[in-house]
Amino acid sequence: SDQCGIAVESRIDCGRDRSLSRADCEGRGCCYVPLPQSGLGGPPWCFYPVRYPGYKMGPLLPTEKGQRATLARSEPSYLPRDIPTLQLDVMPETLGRLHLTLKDPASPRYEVPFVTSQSRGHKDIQNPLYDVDFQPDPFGFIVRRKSNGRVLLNTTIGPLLFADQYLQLSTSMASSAISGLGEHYTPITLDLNWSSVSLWNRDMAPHQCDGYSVLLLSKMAYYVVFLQPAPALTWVTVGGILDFYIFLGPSPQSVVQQYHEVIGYPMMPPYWSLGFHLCRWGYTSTNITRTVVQLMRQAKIPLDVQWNDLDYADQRRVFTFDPQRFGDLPQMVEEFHQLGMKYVLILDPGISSASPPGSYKPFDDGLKRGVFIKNSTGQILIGKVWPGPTAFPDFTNPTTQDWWMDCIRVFHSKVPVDGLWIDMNEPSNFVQGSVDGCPDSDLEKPPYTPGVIGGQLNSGTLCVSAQQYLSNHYNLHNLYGLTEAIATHRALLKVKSTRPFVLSRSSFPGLGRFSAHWTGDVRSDWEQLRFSIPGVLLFGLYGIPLVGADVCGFGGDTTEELCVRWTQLGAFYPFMRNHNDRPNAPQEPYVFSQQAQDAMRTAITLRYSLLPFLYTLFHHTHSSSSTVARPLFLEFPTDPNCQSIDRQFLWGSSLLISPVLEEGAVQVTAYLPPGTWYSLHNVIPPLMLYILNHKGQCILFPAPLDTINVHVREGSIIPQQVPALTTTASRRNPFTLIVALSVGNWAKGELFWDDGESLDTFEHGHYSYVLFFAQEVQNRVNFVKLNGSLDGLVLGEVRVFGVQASPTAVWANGQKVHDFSYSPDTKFLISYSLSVQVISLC
Ligand code: MIG
Repeated sequence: SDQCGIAVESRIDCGRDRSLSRADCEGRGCCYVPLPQSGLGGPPWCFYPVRYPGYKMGPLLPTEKGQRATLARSEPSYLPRDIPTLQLDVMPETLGRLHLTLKDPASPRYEVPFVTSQSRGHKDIQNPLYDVDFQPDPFGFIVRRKSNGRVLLNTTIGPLLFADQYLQLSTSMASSAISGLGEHYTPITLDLNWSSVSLWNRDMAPHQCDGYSVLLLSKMAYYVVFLQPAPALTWVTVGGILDFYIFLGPSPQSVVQQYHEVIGYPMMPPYWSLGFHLCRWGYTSTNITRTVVQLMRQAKIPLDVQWNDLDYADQRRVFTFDPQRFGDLPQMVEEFHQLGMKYVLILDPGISSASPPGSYKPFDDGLKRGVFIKNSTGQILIGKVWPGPTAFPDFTNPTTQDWWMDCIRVFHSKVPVDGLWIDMNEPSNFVQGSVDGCPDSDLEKPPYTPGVIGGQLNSGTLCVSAQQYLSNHYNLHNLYGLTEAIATHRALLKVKSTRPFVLSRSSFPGLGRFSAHWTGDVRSDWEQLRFSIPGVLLFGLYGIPLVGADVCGFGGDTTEELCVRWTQLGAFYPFMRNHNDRPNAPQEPYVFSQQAQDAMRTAITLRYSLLPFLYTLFHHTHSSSSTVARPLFLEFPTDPNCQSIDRQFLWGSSLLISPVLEEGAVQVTAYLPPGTWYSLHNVIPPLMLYILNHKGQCILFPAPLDTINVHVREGSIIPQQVPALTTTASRRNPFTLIVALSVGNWAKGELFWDDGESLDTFEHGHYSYVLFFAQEVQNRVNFVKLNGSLDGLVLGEVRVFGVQASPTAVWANGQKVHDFSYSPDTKFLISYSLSVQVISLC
């Protein structure tokens, strides 16, 4: 019939839960139109007709926060335990932010906590960027951008389903270029060809599986998103409520900002955490760990943070250390501190439950204080992780948070760690659910479980019927890592009174306020090297900017070439850690040939020289929610060439990084957006290559093994500092400036500077903020002018790119500078040994 005349790419699957025969399909009142090719993964054969009967919407009535309506269905849907009456709340929160919820007014359902909003919604929003229209029967809504009438969302394309354990809503999308949707092994733009994305945290190694101006934040604890080429998407979740934010931007940057206003701005990391980190599973004693540090220093390769994996722990139990192999751990940490370095070790959440009573305090105490997750019948749930049988702390319980802090305090009083690495916090469990299995219930086996690896919600984790303080594990599962990160952050803050450093494997929106993140157990191969870029960039959008992949790869043996290329790319991950799995060939920089070591040293040293710039980017992210490692589309939203680039990326708006990602390659094709870009080769002093282009273009650059291509954007000033083997030392070195003049002879830049570790320096005003300007005044070029004070810091050198005419003289602070050089070929001026505090350089 007419009702079934829907374009193939727009069909919304009526059999998400299971595949349906014609009779079953028509029994649901759906259309059954088989297609020539088999339907596996492709368009559905059974789909909803136009205006599939659903909820009918009552009148919209004003409330304190917006408007409310009741939705009711006269006939039940095909789902068990349908909820017949719903409450719709429409809350215009800011000019660019609309919030919609759908709940059961008769009985409260689980709602995700922890979401903070920095700019609370106000009551009367005059003239927002959006219009919302409703289709009353069957219920649906349409969100338009008011300025141009463009439909951003339209949920009338499919039905709203709302049953106890199955909720579903579909919408059209305004663009086929869609990015986001959480942690996945994916390019930066998602595949809309009947793909799906499941957000249920699992311990899994990564595997293949007006554009951007609207973003949807779904606060549901767990959901699956189905994508199709219409372009359209469908959310399915197995519990809770439906809760959506729509951010109108209009620019992609402002969409990110509006999103972060809801989930919270990222933390300010300690300066040292931006240095180089070295780890592996298999540093089996303090002496082996010490040797690693010694060899790094002998190789003269910067290293700020030495790590230990599970090896340190006594019988793999957290908060202990092996009395033989790690007996002098406290002393080793002291030695590292003497060298100006930091130390981090791993902390799994599972607490060994099988030690003889009285012999393992974390468990005995935890038992007394009731901190562990219980099974559905009220006994402590026991799973199996590295130490054997373990209990799992319930971090939603305030008592657990206090107990955790006590454990960390006691441990820290012996081993003065500088940060903590929280692993296995999906939570991961080696047995399914618990050592006693799980009950046979609707929670463990919802009528439909879409898209979970292992087929069941309790695969590789806890029974979802387990009980936590705030709710059952079914609702709280995806929040486990976040709640652990919050507790760990809080504990470190109390114990150390400096900025906490926490690295968490599991993530959830809001994690960036408390923790860094790494992308888990990546393989040492070229494909995973490439996918690490979108992986890292997406986390910037999610408000978790301190992120990186294991440099040189975690699983399998690396090769020298791969490890060099990975170190070069890793030098531009916001978080840079080389980490390796137990059975693999070693991959510390010093194990490779002299040539490879030189290349790695060059890359890491380049990173260290750029840390003041990186730190300033983190300051902006923390204070006003921008991004650090930035996809090109965010900076150049109107350049269609940038839409799906994920082999290159930016630091802030002015450094373009174009790494080699192919085995054997000694050249790289890089896209340069319109404007002038100066090449900053990784040799000191940098060779300069001057590219003048007014249209964006792809350019083939040489990229021998010792080189990563980095370009500086015209009009920017990049603060640098002379590198050293640690940030403790480099922070005392003179600053240098790179001034990349625009065609019109101007440039600007900035530096945020504080002690690098005190709490809330920005909030308390304990920082310097320096603005740099370069501009042409009459016939003179005023290369740099400081606005602010470097507070005793010394500027040692200025390099100016794009100086068109040979300068007759260089003056600094009114004094003639004799020590300068100019090359008419490269238009590059360098002025050394300035040693001045405040500078105006002409
Ligand atoms: O089951 O602690 O992702 O980085 O080295 C493996 C050992 C447990 C997984 C982490 C990895 C870490 C490893 N851990």
